Amino acid sequence: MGQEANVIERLRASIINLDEEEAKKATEEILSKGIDVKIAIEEGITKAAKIIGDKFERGEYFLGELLVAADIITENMNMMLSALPEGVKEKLGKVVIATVYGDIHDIGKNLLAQLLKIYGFEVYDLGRDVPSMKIVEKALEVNADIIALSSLMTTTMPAQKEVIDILKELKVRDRFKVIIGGGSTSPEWAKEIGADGWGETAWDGVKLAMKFVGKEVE
Ligand code: B12
Repeated sequence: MGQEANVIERLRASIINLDEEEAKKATEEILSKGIDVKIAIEEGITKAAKIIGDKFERGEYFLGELLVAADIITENMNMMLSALPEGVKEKLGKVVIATVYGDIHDIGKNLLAQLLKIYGFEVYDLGRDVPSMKIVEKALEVNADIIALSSLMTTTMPAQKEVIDILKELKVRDRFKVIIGGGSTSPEWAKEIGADGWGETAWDGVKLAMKFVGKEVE
């Protein structure tokens, strides 16, 4: 366990220091040792991303550093994702997923989309910066069970509410379960806007989705 924590810490530190080579080496080691990918992503990558965001906020990092970090985060996330098992054949339900309008952060959303596929959901990934109406239209078109909305900025959280408001206006709110997440959101926000669930991590998102189609996951 000590060794595992060590290499995950190395991954986290190298991402924070924008050391692409070292990060890649740490991820390779994590994968070759068969360390739990979920723990590696949350403790290594997501935590590093938060610290980088804090540095940006404090003026220690600028947009250039944020862009380099995004590349390193994406590369290592993709390496981790390729180590996860293939999607199962059973189709549990349909999920329309998007990063909301005005927001281009899509790394967490991509992670959730990938995990949902692995767990057997049919996933319609609309991408990032997606207008609320487009999300609703797609959900209606494919008769989705779940709508999953990601927002990483305080300025784009209202777009999550907008999607729910449109569903209400069209009198189709109860046809879908709406789950929300992303750095700027909280359980209180989910309650306030009338979402059906909030998840801190992408794995929480999968748990919620499974629950809504009547399956439990450990
Ligand atoms: C990388 C990054 C970028 C990259 C994004 C690249 C990309 N393709 O996504 C780039 C450089 C492009 C970028 C741009 C900007 N960024 Co930026 N960025 C980040 C950073 C450092 C990391 C985000 C990340 O990828 N994390 C890793 C992933 C895995 O984590 P995650 O997305 O949070 O997802 C996890 C959970 O939230 C959850 N989750 C996510 N979505 C969902 C959805 C559901 C349904 C569920 C259940 C769960 C869930 O699952 C994941 C964990 O398992 C954050 C810092 C932070 N604290 O988040 C700032 C941050 C989000 N950015 C910020 C800002 C200000 C910007 C810019 C405005 C900067 C600028 N001046 O231009 C622009 C925004 C442009 C726009 N219109 O969107 C601020 C937002 C501040 C605020 N209060 O809203 C942050 C918080 C940094 C900061 N502290 O100041 N950014």
